Amino acid sequence: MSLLIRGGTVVNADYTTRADVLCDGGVIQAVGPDLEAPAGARVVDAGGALVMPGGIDPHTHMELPFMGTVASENFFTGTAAGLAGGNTLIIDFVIPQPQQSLLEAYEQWRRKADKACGDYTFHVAVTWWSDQVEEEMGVLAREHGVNSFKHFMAYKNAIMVEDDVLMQSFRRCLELGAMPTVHAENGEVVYLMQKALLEAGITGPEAHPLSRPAEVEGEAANRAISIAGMVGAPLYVVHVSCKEALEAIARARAAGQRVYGEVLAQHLVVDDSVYRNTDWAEAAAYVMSPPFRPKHHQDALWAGLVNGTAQTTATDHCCFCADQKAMGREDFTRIPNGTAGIEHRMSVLWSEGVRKGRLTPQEFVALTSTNTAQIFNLYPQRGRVAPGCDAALVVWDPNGTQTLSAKTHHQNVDFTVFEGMEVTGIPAVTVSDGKVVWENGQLHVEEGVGRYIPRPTFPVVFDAINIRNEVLRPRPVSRTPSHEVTP
Ligand code: URQ
Ligand code: ZN
Ligand code: ZN
Repeated sequence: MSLLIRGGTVVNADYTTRADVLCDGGVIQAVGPDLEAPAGARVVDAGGALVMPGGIDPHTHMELPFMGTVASENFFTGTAAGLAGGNTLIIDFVIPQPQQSLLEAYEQWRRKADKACGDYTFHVAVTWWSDQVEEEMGVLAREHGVNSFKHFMAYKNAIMVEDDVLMQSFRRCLELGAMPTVHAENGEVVYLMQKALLEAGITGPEAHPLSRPAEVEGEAANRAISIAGMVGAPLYVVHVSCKEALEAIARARAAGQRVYGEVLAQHLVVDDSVYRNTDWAEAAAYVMSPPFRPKHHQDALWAGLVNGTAQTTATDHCCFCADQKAMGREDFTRIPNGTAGIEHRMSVLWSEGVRKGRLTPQEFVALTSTNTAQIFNLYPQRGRVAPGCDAALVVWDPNGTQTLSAKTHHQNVDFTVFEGMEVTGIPAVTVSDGKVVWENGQLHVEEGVGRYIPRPTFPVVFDAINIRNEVLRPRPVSRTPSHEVTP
């Protein structure tokens, strides 16, 4: 059945126009004024609302086994909550255990995601190194539509990798035309600072930010950027939370290095005062890494989104309920790290960004959808409202209001860092695969209809980089003494 979205204003990252949008077969067929509704078409009256590319959340962890438990959000409830928040695609993470085959882990995550009701794709984490890992990265890139590989520089004795793995894996990513990404915190320093805090008897959640100050993130971001620069590979830094990491990215970009930054909606509006709540459970609920920072970092993050140092927003949606967080009751290093955000990211960004004059509507589209689609090679299939693009859209009510709360959200977790936040700007209708899946505050979803979206590697960008590296490659010095004339 075709779908006609009538009377809206289409907002793409690069232009805005009053237009109807006709979808059929999961594809946008036409965008223009006064479109005819085909016989039998479903007509949605946008009534002056904005019609935008569906949000893409490039950083989620549904059903993640982590720190002795499993994230409470599964691929069905998580993609449903995402659709309720205006998102039509998530990029989740396959995280192999060290020594586990990447292909085996990929198959495990594909099976978990079979229950999804919204579309999904995967980054794959490199949590160890061997010839087998190198080989399997190629199989994933060439045969399974994986074009990005994640590296954790934190979480020592778990999934952290050292600089030698970063170098070898970044080089392999360049060879494959895949984007390397990093969680940038110095895991060795965090480990020692955690130990020192525990030995000093500081065991509560207030110790969490003390064990991983902004310098720990800034140093790791700079190190990962330097290694990528030496290899000649681009780099995507996830959940940039502080001024120091932003400055490392800005320096690299100013020097012409291809480095991209991702900012979480949570880090834009929550600061480190939450860890000083005397209620243990309240403070523990905010334990995530990188931690919430002193307020001045928020200004730097907003500036980074506007000045192009950071290109995407995400949520790192990784949910643990109070009983799971309580695993760290006696020892803060055992509090499972992670918070929710997928359902609220876009409203928070509109309300705090566009409504407060920090972002234009077009920048909002770029930061919630288009830039991610371009960086991970999904554009213009995703991230654009135009004929031929996927019918993955959100009808955005710029004046709608909502109070964000765990009491009313669709996320399968008993807490949100945005509790009580009053936002202006909400998704009125979400369209996935050309069908209305969210409307009038109601989900119309079905387990298993979500699709795996393969992402081809990017030859164009990487060809340019390879040519540059070839041109700049130091030539072996000639051994012929200058006074001898070669025959
Ligand atoms: O570090 C991550 O991205 C995962 C394990 C989620 N947890 C978190 O605290 N960010
Ligand atoms: Zn992380
Ligand atoms: Zn994460």
